[in-house]
Amino acid sequence: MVTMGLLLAGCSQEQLQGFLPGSPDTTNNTSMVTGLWVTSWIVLLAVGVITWGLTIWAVVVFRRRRGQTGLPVQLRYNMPIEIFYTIVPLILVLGFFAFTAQDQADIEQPYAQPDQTISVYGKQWAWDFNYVDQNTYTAGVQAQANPTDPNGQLVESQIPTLYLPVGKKITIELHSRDVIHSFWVIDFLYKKDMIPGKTNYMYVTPERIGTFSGKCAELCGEYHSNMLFNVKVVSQADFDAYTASLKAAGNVGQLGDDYNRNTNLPGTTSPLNEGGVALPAQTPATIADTVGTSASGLAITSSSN
Ligand SMILES: [Cu+2]
Repeated sequence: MVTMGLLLAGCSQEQLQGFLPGSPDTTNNTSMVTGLWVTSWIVLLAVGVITWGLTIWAVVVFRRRRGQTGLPVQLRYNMPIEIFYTIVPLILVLGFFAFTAQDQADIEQPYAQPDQTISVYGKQWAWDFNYVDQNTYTAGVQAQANPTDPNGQLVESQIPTLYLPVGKKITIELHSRDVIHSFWVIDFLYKKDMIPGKTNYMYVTPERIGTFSGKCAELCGEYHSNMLFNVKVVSQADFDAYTASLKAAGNVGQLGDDYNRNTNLPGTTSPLNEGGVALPAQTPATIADTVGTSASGLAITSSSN
């Protein structure tokens, strides 16, 4: 215990958090995730040191000495040892599983009364952020390379930015407009897939004001690496001022499912249906026609065209 304390006292913050990005006070979940990560590594390193030690000990002590011939005494069917090396890994695996499941259940616990709801749409290759309670939004474009930079550095200032109020319970709804993306705020130490036709949820309370980098964590096409965003965690007052400025700029409403790609595929509704343009009812014949057209390699067309 004393040795452990001395060892830890000499550690940098980066080492103490097991080289994870950010700091453990970034959200209500980050200290728990860091704890699970660091404790797992301590246990695994202890197992490693014992295993490496025994291996080196066996190699040195039982090496062939000068003048020895033939095989040494062969040992097998040592029941106590065999039970030991079956039980111990089993306990370790069950332990890791139990602690992980416990923390995950905690992180995935929905907020009964969130202070703020955000609805995020991933799209090739950017993000639309809807501030549900304020009925306002921003529409993002993918990060652009600076045309005057010989290395094509991305222009940071134009990356889509999500504002979040500090210390507030936030429910984030995750949607996709086209293919599978993954919403990842690196310092939040958590990410989740955005799946077309399915809504996923994240529940988080940001606890530190600051700007954090986010990116898509699911290879989603040619410009996947440009699918970047920033998260600005700000005070409630700054958050209110920001969302009010969006509304003042005319961003009133929500960018919902109407902007999804593939809305004319069978089984999904076309935005034309809601725009007052009458479409012929989708009969099995027209659906089969649409599917047939796409299967033959031509562009999928709505039956109204
Ligand atoms: Cu993506």
